[in-house]
Amino acid sequence: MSASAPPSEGLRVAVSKGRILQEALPLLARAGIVPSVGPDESRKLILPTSRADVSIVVVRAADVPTYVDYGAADAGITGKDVLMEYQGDGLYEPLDLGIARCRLMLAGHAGATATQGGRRVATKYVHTTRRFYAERGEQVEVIRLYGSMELAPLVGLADFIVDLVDTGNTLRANGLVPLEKIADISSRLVVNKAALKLKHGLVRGFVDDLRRIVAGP
Ligand code: PRT
Ligand code: MG
Repeated sequence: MSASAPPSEGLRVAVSKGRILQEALPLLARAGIVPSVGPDESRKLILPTSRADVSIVVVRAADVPTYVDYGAADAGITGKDVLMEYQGDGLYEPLDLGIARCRLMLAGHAGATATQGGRRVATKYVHTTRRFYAERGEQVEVIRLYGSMELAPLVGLADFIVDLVDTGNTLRANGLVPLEKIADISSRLVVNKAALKLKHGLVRGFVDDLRRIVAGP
């Protein structure tokens, strides 16, 4: 079997690279799962771990649900923002890991109000933004961007943005203010529905270990 084949035995966990990986590694370590090579030191895409039956793949945040939905990974760790935006249905979300917390916010120029008319909203969270406005019965034009949403209102591309906010420093530095909270965000453990049946003991054990660690003293 090649290194890229679906996991037939053992547990493969897809973890969002960047800040989520940094906060997830200590949780995984407490579950006895430590990558044998540091994710930053290695060009390997599939990292073996201290547990012979567990490997980790480090992928872009928005790709984690896809790997897990298609069974290329049995479990995954990614942000609720990413999961809210994902359209597939092959995922269980059994656990809030409580890491990489922030808020998904509607933001704009100080003085703008969230209900102001004639609106264009720039975001990478297109589906979530459409749902947010649909639930309020409001019409907006949603413009998809892939990064630096804060720029859009400054150059007249959009009136508002929907983006993640932590300290608020990025908004402030660009003369923008948070207007309305759309959702509290943290990272979640997701599990492939088929893997939960076919590898029940292994997947259940992993979920239970992390549940105990997250709840623990
Ligand atoms: O790099 P790539 O395109 O693959 O993805 P990415 O840049 O989205 O990855 P990364 O490492 O930034 O991680 C993104 C995930 O981390 C998100 O999906 C969230 O679940 C989580 N997270 C938690 C955050 C933040 N907090 C956060 N503050 N992701 C991004 N930010 C950004 C935000 O977009 C804004 O630009 O930080 C800025 C705001 O921070 P403050 O402190 O200035 O408010
Ligand atoms: Mg990034």
